[in-house]
Amino acid sequence: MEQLSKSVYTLASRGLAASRRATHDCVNYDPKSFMNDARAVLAKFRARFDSPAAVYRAPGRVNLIGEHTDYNDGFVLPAAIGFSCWVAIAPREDRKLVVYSQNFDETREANLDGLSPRARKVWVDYPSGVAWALEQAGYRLRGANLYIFGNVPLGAGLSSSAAIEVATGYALLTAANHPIDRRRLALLCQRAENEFVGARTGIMDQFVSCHGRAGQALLLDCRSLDFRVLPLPAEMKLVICNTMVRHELGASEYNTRRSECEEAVRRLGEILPGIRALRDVTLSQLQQHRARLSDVLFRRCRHIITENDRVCKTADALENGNTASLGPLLAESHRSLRDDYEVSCRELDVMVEIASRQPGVYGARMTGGGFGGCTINLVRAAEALEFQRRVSAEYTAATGRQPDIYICEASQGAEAAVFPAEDVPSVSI
Ligand code: GAF
Repeated sequence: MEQLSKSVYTLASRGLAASRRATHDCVNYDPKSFMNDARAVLAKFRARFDSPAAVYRAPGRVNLIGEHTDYNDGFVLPAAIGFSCWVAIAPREDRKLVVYSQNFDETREANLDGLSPRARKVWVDYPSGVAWALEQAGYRLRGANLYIFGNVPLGAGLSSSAAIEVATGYALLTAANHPIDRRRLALLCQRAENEFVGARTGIMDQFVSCHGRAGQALLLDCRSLDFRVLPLPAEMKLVICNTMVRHELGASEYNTRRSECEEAVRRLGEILPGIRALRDVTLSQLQQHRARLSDVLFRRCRHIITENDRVCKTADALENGNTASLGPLLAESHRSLRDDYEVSCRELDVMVEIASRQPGVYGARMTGGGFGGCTINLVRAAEALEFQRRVSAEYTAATGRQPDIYICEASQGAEAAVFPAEDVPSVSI
């Protein structure tokens, strides 16, 4: 969840546009091009801070299905994507963090001894929040110079925030010689977002940014944090359509949805004392105790309960190669998010409607928190370029907006850039 101000967002978007024209790019997991990006970030770090550095990368994500279920202890099915955040880091002798963002062309400083969970609504809340959460958890960090660059589109529901959090956390931990425990890192990045930035998000984004696998999606149980990797069919592309609508209401409405779910659990818990989250309620229990809930709360619960079921069915379909059932499952998910959870918007609905009738589409739905942002489209590889062309033209005709459409594959999660010794001889920290 980004809570950055509009002017800040515009500035960052300009950085992105200059660095990568996104509309017709394929953003795949390509270790070679990632190394080129890592080298570029390293060179810029050296030009700015005049010292060697180590470089880390963490990806954004797209969610195939399982929306708003993570903070209800439910199931999600996301994949990491090629859009990523890079952090170059070199330790300092003091306890200062000196952080330069290429996207915002700005340097901010923070003191590791003076961090307090008070969001300033600026980009540096993310790295500062992660440093704060790590220190709170007992990881003693070192002061450091950091150079940050991200190409995850901001405000598009592709988790640029998790990418910057995880990349920074990975970099700070390694610079202070702490081993990486990915599960713990994900949880602490979530804590940074919840308590420092102030967005009450679930665990999905940080978890998949840490654990993503190239060519695979993750079926994650958000209660136990057990997960299973699901190979995606080689002939299927993840095509992400950006409506280019950024709803400023997103962050506060997100927190409202979460409170509504908590209120429903409180009310249902009076008659179903064993429940801890909506994950524990069945559809027949919900229907039986409908009178305890307002119409709005009933519909919120119905979305969560039916969405959990759809996630499991989608995972089964992928595992059994049953691609024919993906379309109805994704369509039902979108309908439920639009009508019951009320987190869609006109442009998302238009985008899904246009996409669903294109040749080669297995399924289409909104993805991420909603109120704007992107749709996820599972598209046969051979038809992906034609899909991109047609959807772009039809969406522009229907809305007057020019969408960005990214043809993606599932990517690897957070990683260190390992430079061959002969390649960058003096790089070490
Ligand atoms: C945002 C949140 F960060 C996630 O935790 C998740 O709730 C998602 O919205 C909706 O599924 O990305």
